[in-house]
Amino acid sequence: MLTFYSEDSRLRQARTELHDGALVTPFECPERLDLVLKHLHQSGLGDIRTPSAYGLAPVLAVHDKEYVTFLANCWQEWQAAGHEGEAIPNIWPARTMRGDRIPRSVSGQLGYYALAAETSISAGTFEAAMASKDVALGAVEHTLQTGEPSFGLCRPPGHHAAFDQFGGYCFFNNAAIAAQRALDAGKRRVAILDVDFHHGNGTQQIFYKRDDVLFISLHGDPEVTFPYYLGYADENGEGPGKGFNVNYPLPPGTSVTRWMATLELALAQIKAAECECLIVSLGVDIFEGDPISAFTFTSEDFTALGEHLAQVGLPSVFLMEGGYAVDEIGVNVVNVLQGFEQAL
Ligand code: OKP
Ligand code: ZN
Repeated sequence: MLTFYSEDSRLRQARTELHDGALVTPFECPERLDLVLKHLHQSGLGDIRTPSAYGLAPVLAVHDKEYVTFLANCWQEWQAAGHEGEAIPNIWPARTMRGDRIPRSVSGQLGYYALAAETSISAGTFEAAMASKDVALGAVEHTLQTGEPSFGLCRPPGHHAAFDQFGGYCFFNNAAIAAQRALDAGKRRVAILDVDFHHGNGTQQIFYKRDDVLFISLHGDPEVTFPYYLGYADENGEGPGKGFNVNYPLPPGTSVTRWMATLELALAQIKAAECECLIVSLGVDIFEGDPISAFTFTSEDFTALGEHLAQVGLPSVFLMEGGYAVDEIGVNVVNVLQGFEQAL
């Protein structure tokens, strides 16, 4: 299986994440790439390629133009305003205020375009986000052209990024961009299966009213887990999209047995929906040792996950989402991909 990866993903080197009231070194750090690359090299899985630059058109196919312009200019405007730290929102158009104004000040725009406060913007953030979506596009193009599976080692991740909002370490929704590309290349329906510990609120929102993308997510129950305000079981899609959004919220500590039984339901739904391509939002933060998550996967369980995904029998693209800096993230990613390949 080919991997797509870009050195430019390292350009995001944020220093601060607002975590439990403290500014800490971000969990979503460039070292994550090294941990995965090390195991990819050792695994003999296949070559690692640098993707082409696909420009902004595929981004604008799923994101708001003004939002993209905001991301492109935010750091420069923040610096021009003379601020000391990284760009972090601290005011929102909350429920009791107006949501129809986009203020001129970068501080006001930050709140408008952010859905959470943990994710700072700093030098290289936009460039790394561009590289990350190129990684996703390189992977999906390869799979579209050959039918072979591919892995996009995306960084930053994407599944929390909505039509015009960033947060949860995400800026561009890599999975949505790849899915839209597959549709534009002629696939009639694409499944996005999100196995990251956190609900893929951005992916859900982008495709919520559409029937050409089936979005299914298994995740920590938003009653007690980030992103809290989306990801409940009663969110099934709207209008033509009714039935094409499926959420499986699961309690913290959920056993792998229960998780896998839930996966079987999801895979049956993907098969029944006549999807022509599968995109896996591959968060390996379901690992028992993940520092910010609460599921219980062992490294061996990731092999079984890959094997199950192969049963679907679709051209498949794996895109990296979460999974934080513990040594095992490399082996966990490789186990999914090898489990998948060996079961084909
Ligand atoms: C991004 B991805 C935990 C707070 C969570 C943000 C998590 C973003 C996860 N105490 N903060 O889905 O892995
Ligand atoms: Zn996650």
